[in-house]
Amino acid sequence: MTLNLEQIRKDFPILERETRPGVRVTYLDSTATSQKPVQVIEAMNDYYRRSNANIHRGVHTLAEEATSMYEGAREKIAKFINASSSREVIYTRNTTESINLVAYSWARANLKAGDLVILTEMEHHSNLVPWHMLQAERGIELEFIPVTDDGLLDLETYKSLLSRRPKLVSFTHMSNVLGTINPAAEIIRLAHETGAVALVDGAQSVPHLQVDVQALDADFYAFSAHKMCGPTGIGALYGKTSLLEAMPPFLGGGDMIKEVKLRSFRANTLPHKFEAGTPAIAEAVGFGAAVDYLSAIGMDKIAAYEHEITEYALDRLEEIPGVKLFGPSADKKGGVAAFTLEGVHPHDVAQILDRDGIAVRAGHHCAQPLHEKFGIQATSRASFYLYSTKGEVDLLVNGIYKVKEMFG
Ligand code: 7TS
Repeated sequence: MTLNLEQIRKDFPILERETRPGVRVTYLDSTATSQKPVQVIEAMNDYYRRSNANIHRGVHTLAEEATSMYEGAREKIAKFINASSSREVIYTRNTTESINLVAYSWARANLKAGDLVILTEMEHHSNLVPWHMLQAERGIELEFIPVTDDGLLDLETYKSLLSRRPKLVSFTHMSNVLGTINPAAEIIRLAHETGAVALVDGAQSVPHLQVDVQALDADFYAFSAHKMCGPTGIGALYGKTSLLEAMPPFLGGGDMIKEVKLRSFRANTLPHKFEAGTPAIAEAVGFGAAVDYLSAIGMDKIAAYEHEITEYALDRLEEIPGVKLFGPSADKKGGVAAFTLEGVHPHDVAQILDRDGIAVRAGHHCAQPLHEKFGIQATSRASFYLYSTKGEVDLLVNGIYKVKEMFG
């Protein structure tokens, strides 16, 4: 079940990069964005060199080729998450836009003042702010599933909140700070029992776990290509056909219409109804190549390897006096290790590690309310992906000891 790490690392040219002479990068920031394998870089390069044209508009060879590459990638993505049809996969710019699409289209058509939306305390800002905005505009109500001290969702409180008959439950499948993998199927099942729609923020889960939207019975599922070996600038929203069919368009313009008159329009069919204007075509091709790359390795193998390296990293980090880790034990989380180091600001930790080429992130990681919950402003965060090695974890640990020495 282990990965061929030597081969995998060769696929990612950036891992050879020296950030200063003689200092090779140790990239431990894949939660923010993953690195890209040559297979993805070359697919996009080939597209621009051989096939570039606008899609859905031409009968000429290049236009047909570009259209079939763009739609072919959609098929691959649909299969990757086990959607029942590629019509249920809408291209967006990223997870943030996918969630906003639901907030603008579905929610504005279906929610009125007083309607309850349940979120959680561990959400990324992109699954908080769209709902704050709707609250200000519509007077919807927001409630939050609390996070326990060990970084899990308090499902008992969730169950009691459900008695208030929410219209929507929207939650992250995996936390980008705590790494917690939430019991998505159960959360969705309980939401459905009260008649609520369930939206899942899959920004961190689709890259790292085998996600099956039908098995989960998710109504909407949002994710970004750039966190799963694909390019920036493209993401996806999965939605059940019945919901998407009933929703009004999001942005208006070319491609999303069937017919336009001076004073009216008729919207296109799915999935084009939600894709106004010339889309990110090369990026879609890269997205498809990323899905091919991950599938060829196997998501089960990737998840198993990440579990192994996370367990190792948490064990090693825990040994360091003054390090405090956030989130649950390795068996309940993905490859994220957020920590504080006593007496040193997280930004200083990250800055000193960077001198040795070690890339970790410091800050609130767009989860300010979660940090507030734990009574802190910021954490340092190391995160792992299929190309990360135990040797890199050792470099991180040595680096933290060095920081400790510098700060006495
Ligand atoms: N949801 C979660 C759980 C995330 O981790 C992120 C990005 C997003 C949504 C937004 O994704 P985007 O592609 O639309 O930006 N998380 C991070 C992070 O942890 N550090 O930088 C970005």
